[in-house]
Amino acid sequence: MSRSPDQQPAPALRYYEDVSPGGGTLPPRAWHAASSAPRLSLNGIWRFRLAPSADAEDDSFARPGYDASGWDELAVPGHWVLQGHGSPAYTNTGYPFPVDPPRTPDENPTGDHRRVFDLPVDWPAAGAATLRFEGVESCARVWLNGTELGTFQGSRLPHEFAVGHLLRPRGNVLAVRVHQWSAGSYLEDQDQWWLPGIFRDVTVEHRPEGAVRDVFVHASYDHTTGTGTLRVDAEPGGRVSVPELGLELATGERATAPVEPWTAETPRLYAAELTTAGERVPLRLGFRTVAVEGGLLTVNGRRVLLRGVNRHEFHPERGRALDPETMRRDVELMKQHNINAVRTSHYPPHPAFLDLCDELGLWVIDECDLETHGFHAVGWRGNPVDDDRWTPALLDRAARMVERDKNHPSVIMWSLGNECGTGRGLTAMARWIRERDPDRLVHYEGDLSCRDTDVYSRMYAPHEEVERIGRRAETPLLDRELGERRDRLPFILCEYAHAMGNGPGGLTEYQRLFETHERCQGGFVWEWIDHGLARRTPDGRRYFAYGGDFGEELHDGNFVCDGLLFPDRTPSPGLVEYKKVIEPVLIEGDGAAGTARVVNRHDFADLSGLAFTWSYEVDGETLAAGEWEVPPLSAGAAADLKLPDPPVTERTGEAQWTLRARLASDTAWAAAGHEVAWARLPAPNRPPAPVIAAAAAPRRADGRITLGPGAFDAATGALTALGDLPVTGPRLDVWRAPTDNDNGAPWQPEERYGPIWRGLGLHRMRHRVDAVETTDTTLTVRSRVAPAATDLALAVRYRWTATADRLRLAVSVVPEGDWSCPLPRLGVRLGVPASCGHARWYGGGPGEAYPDTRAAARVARWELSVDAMQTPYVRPQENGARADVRWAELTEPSGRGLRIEGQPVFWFTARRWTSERLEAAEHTPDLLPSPDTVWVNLDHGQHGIGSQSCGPGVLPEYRLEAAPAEFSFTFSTLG
Ligand code: IPT
Repeated sequence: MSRSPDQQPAPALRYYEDVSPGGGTLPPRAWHAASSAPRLSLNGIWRFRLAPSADAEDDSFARPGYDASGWDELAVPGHWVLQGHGSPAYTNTGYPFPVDPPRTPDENPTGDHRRVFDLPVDWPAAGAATLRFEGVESCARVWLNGTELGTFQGSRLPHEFAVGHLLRPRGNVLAVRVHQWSAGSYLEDQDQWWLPGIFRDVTVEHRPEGAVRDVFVHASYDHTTGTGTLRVDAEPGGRVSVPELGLELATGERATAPVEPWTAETPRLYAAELTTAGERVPLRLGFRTVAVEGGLLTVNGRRVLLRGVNRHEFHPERGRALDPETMRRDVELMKQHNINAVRTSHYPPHPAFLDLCDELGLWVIDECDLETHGFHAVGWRGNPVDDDRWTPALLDRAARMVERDKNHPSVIMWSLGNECGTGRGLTAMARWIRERDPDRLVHYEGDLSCRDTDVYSRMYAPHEEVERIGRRAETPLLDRELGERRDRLPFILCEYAHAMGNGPGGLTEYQRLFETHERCQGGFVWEWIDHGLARRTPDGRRYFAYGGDFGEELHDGNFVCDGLLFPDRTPSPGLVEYKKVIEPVLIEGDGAAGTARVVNRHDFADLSGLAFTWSYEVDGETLAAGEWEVPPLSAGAAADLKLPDPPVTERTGEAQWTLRARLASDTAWAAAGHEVAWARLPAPNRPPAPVIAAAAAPRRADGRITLGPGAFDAATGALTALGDLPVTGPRLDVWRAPTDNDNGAPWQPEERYGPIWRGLGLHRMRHRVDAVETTDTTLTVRSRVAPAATDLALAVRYRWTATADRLRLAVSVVPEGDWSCPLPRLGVRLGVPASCGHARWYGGGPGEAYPDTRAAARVARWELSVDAMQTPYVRPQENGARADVRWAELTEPSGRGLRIEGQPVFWFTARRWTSERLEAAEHTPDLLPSPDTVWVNLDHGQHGIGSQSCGPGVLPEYRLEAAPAEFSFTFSTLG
């Protein structure tokens, strides 16, 4: 659009609206955790004041004599909005200000930070020094001792100033003005909280004469000869020693030696040291070679399979200001859950995180701090990545990432950024990166043509499309040349399996595709952790907040809570499922024949690090167990093995083998005994001899019918008591509190069943009783269950029979009318006394499972309190079902309670609130336990979960179609 003639000329841009990356900083360089040169951390308590806008001309606070003693205190690193100044805000893709690049809104919270510091007494008197910021969001202007050093943008990237000439032994005054919004904000539209502040370390580093200006380690591995080649380029030059390899060489010189290669499975690092005239810098060398060969992504000559996650930096109290323990915890948790890769979505992480990836072993896609997603809303008009004025800023970002992180063996790909559309600026970045570091691959997802990339990467592609890509039969590109090029690239899903709320479903089926088609080299689940911010209710109960909870006028609700970890880093059922699906050892077999096959699915490691065990169980009780001899198979190898002879037993019941692979000894990320993989193999059952018990007869008296242990209301046929235990129901239930995946994302083209189910009224079904009939041995209740305003219905027959102490319910359901959608669930719901708060069951557990999220559920005996059976999704929704339950018991502390057996197995859910209450809740404290009832759902079927909150819906095989069904339960009392 052009300006109309009567409009004012554009006002001069302020420095924070400058599309250039800023000025006054030093060229970027590699980061190292340590060096012989002294360093002074300026992390700690600073003085702070907040202004509502950026136009404060007054910079007197930067002067040494200024008295800031009346200001508030603020922890640095930190975000001021998480320390009582202003509020965080969440948007997914929309800019929370008008899109008018590079202009910022008048409301531009600006935090003045001030810190007075002395140098340590042993700080060298002479020599240069730098002042280094590892991350400031989004634009900073910096003064030291009253002298302005410069300004910078690029929030999750390092910026450094030369300050040696300004430092004095005592009373240095560092002043930093931070603007929440800048031109850079247009480049930082990642799906996350907007969290301004100095959120990473601030350090003063002494730079002696002859100190290392920069160093670039090149350490490759030739798998055909087993040799590593090392060359260390440094400025100024110096010497490099690698004692373990007996290597001593000059910088710039090449040396080869037989080495053990670095891989994510075998993260072998060699300690080295670079010595220049003024400094000694410890280096950690990992020899490895990344390539695309024959259309495959290879490391050290082998195809790798990425079992990855997208990791945002997040802590529920500190936002993106992560402490070292949290970073280590993330890597440990990833390793413990069989994850081998991480995409640093969508910005370079704190540099220490990459050290941990080197050390514990993870493949890393290091992504640049770049996303311009919000331009999508304006037809990509003005997209900075396709506007040459912004290219210097893009190149600056690329350089700050590559230069900082170039010495990490874990980093195998550079990613240009996320969701920026397409444009010349991206091409310029890719070109610069290739030139600077030809030894790694370039990744970017947003350009289907892959013109700038070495891998074909997509997000949320449904299974059938991934399958087509695997067969190289995807929809061709219009441009033939680019199309042919893309056809030769390996394929990854940089995001898939959206882990929002309950889910994701369909992981197993993706993994099968990655294992079947060599081109499909795995993917990265979206995402690692829920970004829920910790808060408390007025009465002190902790919960996690999401978009809209801070009064944002524009926000995207709980879309920010879509991780495999809850905000407090408790693994969600989704993570437990992912661990099972990607386990690096496959155990399968024939329990009846007593044979099992073990497949080593590692890409590099053999099985010598694992110890295997077997156990033989009947009805969930272990009768015998022992160590299982499995050869130390090399990567990719398989062996067919015999199982031991099953123990001789008179026990009848359901028999099974459980086979496990555990760590044989302690590793850097888990202790010996940690379980890596497992399998259950059914063994031949010995059915118990049938017990013939006399059938009880229904008796009518005083408006009641009694049948065996059951008491019924004669008018409605409803069960009112089981023995002396009052119960409500059971009666048909098809409703579940819609999950985020049921609800789906608004832009989803497929049918979204959450809204469809509500539209049909499945949450307000009416139960009409048509007949209560008795015969000599049965009580039959006929009912029609239907919502208002439609002729769709479920005809239900409840058929009760009993012996003296057991009451059996057979349910038959026949849909009436044209049900064109699946049902959420199909089963019965009953209420039992709130005192029955303890559950035991034999079936899938210990955690929840749904039809397409049940790989990790193992059949055993489990017990948990009803409270502990709840999965605390940040936005409450259907949760907590246990799969394949043979029997379940709910008891009071006294032992009184009831037992339910299923014919066939059932889905077992127990909670202290109804599905209706669960659905109405917005945060966990909204869930108030009923004082008198535990609600129990016994389901014959559940609809799958899918991943439609961003990805594909439920696969056809996991739909719960409305179809005739029959199922039964036997109830008895306990205690
Ligand atoms: C995709 C984004 O890349 C990611 O940052 C996150 O927002 C994710 O979605 C959903 O949580 S983009 C989406 C529009 C496919």
